[in-house]
Amino acid sequence: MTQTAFITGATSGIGAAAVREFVGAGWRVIATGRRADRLAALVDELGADAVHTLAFDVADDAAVDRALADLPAEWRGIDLLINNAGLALGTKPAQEASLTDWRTMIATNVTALVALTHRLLPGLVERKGAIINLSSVAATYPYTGGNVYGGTKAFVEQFSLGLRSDLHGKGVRVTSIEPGMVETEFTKVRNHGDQAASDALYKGADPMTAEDIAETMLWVATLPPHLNVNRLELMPVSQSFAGFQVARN
Ligand code: NDP
Ligand code: 8X3
Repeated sequence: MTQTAFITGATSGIGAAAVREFVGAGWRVIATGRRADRLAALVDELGADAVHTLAFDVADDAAVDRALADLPAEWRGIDLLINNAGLALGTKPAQEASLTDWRTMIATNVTALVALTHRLLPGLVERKGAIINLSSVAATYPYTGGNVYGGTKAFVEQFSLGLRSDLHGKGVRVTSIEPGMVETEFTKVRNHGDQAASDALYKGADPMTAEDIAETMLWVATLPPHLNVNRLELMPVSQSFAGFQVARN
């Protein structure tokens, strides 16, 4: 039977690539994001039988409720939730960072992810479905300027593991995917629309692509039902770890 995935953050980057990947593999996808024009373009590209779109701000509780209430009956059986919508804002150290940016990251990456998961969990349990959450290497490895972004992604990782515990015996799979550098709109958004800053970060770095992560998600989602990938960390070969820093007198 055709499986249905609910993918947040489908208007760009990893989410948009995931929509194409899952539809290409025969899934139906509910694609969501704020930019309705980009969602409409996905329907034009992939067809209304394969893609149903819901335009909402994931951090707006009332908008999420309205969108879910509007789901046609034939799209209500959700087998896979991909909590991908998210963002980093700012690269400054904590003592210089914007509190507004911090609040937006927490509202989007943590509060909204938790709320959507809470809404869809009963159906996922009923269908023995699956959840894939987009964490990050920033969850595990601190770096300067990563402060609240890294904190939100550490939450996503630990929440995913906690869900695994709570869903014990229910047949629901949960995976935290933790990528390093992927070239998307992520860095442009992080730098408040500065395309040059984004280009400079990725230049010559041979970063991962959104398609790399989408293929990984499809692999995770189509493993035999007795297998669960708990956490999966990926980096481009060009990225690795730096050591501790020491301030000297
Ligand atoms: P993009 O900026 O390309 O895509 C982000 C997506 O999130 C967009 O579709 C955007 O849609 C959506 N989004 C952001 N805020 C909201 C909101 N308030 N309501 C609804 N949708 C929202 O970045 P990526 O594809 O790279 O990011 C996807 C996920 O992957 C994020 O969670 C990110 O933290 C994570 N990640 C990214 C890495 C990278 O290096 N790129 C590495 C590790 C993790 P719209 O603006 O239309 O609402
Ligand atoms: C995005 C990866 O290294 O920019 O989550 O934090 S990184």
